[in-house]
Amino acid sequence: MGNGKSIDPAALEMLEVAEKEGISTAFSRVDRLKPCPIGRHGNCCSICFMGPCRMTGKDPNETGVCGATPSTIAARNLARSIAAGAAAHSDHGRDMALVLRAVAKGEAKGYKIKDVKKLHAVAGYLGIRVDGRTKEEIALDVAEKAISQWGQQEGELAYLSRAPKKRQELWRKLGIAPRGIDREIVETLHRTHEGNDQDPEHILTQALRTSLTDGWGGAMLATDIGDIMFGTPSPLTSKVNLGVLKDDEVNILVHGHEPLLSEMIVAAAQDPEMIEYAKSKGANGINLAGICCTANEVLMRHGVPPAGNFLHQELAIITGAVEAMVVDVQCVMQALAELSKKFHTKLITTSAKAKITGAMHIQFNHHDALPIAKLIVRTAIDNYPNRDRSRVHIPDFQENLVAGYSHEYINYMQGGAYRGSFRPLNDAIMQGRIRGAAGVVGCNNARATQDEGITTVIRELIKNDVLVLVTGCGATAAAKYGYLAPEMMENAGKGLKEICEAVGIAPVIHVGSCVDNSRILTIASQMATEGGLGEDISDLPVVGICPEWMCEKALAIGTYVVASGIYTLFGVDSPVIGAPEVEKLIMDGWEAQVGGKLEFEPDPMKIVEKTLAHIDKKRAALKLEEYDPNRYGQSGDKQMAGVSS
Ligand code: SF4
Ligand code: MSK
Repeated sequence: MGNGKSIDPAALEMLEVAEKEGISTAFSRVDRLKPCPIGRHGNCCSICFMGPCRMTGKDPNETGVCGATPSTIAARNLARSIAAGAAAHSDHGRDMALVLRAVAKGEAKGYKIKDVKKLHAVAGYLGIRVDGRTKEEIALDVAEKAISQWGQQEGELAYLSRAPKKRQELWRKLGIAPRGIDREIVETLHRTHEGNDQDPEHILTQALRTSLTDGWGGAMLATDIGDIMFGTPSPLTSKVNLGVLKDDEVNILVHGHEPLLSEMIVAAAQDPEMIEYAKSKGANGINLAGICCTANEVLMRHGVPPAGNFLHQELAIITGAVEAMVVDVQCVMQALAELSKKFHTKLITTSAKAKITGAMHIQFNHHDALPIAKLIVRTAIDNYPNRDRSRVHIPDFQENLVAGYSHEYINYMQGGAYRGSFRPLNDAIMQGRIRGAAGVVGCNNARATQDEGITTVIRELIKNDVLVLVTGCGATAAAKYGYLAPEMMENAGKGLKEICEAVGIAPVIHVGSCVDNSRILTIASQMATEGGLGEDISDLPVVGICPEWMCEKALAIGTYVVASGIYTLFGVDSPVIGAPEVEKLIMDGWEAQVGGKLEFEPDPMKIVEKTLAHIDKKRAALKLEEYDPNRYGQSGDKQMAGVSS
């Protein structure tokens, strides 16, 4: 299937259009740019200006000018990537916390505290009193405490207490319980500066600690504060892929990561005055859709359809039907600026942290969020008459999906408000109806066939009774091929299908954006503390998988999943393959320390094999019944249908 570029028919159709029009995309540029194998494999050090020092592997005793060994160089490079990824997610979380504080003080018009139940739950995690206090008073304390997590110098992050007791103790024993978010990230940059920490294992242990500032720090706070301000997601239906663009409406795409502006754009686009304005320009309405994780944020809470994942961002503009692409931070290709000039699309940057030469900049600030959102929507509407109808090409591909599974909802769906818990899920795993669970997350990578790795892994895992949780661009990939539709239960193994029928879910569950991988940590923690599956996350028959990883954030996520005790497999290629000692340290070394390991495996089918073998190994260690694919499947709707016929 596909041409090696993508398995998505919508992408293939748009790539033909691009080729006909002589337009370059990441799909074509990747062929022109052969990566430097030395840098790609972790063997290039450019930390000081005596280098860059390139380790070629030709001399077993080779070092950099300063004497740094290939292992030290690769460990430093990996640690720096993890720090950058943790910084990106955590800075996102910081902005959310600052806005929550402004909301509590009445200084952020247009925002509100939407989910008081979640506010109380978060206050509980942070040790903040709720009785007899207004939601604003509680929110102010929650925001202040959250903000303190970045600047804290000593002690440990408050959210570590949400992990199983055993895990917390292990982190303390190993000295990797993070003291403060900024502190660990800065310290990793310091330690990896020229002439500093030069023991690979020691560098990598700090990398574990740094990654935890993301998963159990900035990202988890970003998720929670998003839920407090915009609502905790619950299941909803929507559509996905480029076919969601409309040829008779003003198409606005939100792209990037933070929900702060996109939430306001959702409100502005629904404003009757704006819709009337769009009609005055000849459009039938305003159609909002998303790309990357901003898409996931507004999908999870409003059902706004994702137009695609990371590698769809350029293809969306090439449809010629996008009036404005509104971007904030992360995963936004610089190429969009030049590309948008070839069409009528306005590329609008909005973050004070991210400008792109050639783009229009309308700076967002939370004090005037709604008026700014309206200005952006109005700018898109004004651009509608400039659409060149002869160049509009919207591929006719879209799929149905169900999204919106917060961990709160997953708890609720297993027993309702009266007795919701993780007991049914744990029981199903213990009985072997569900063999285990996997998080399949992360990006697209132009050096891998778009969506092929993600969908291969998902297809094979559900067939083998593994429940799959998805986030980020992996979730969008899953959705594009129907994996998030309940009908997909037909392709699940018999035991998993029974559970899907009983609970009314698809075998693949969309839990949100990249920062919402923190929801997966919470789920894993709840499973470990529910009983029957050990006492720590590392006891669970679960695996983390990122088949098409691309950016530093993915490495940070993978590492905090490992530090939480989970075996984690990444596809594409290894960024440290040129340093066998480092590869061993992040596999065997980390497994001995934290019970999880990070492995790079380019072949998706081998990822599946390794996942199933690991799940079975964990099941055996827990002394659970051996998994038998044919034990179940006699109950459920099918049997009932048989009774009534
Ligand atoms: Fe070369 Fe050492 Fe400088 Fe790195 S720190 S560039 S290995 S001299
Ligand atoms: S957007 S980080 S390409 S998942 Fe979160 Fe997608 Fe990866 Fe960006």
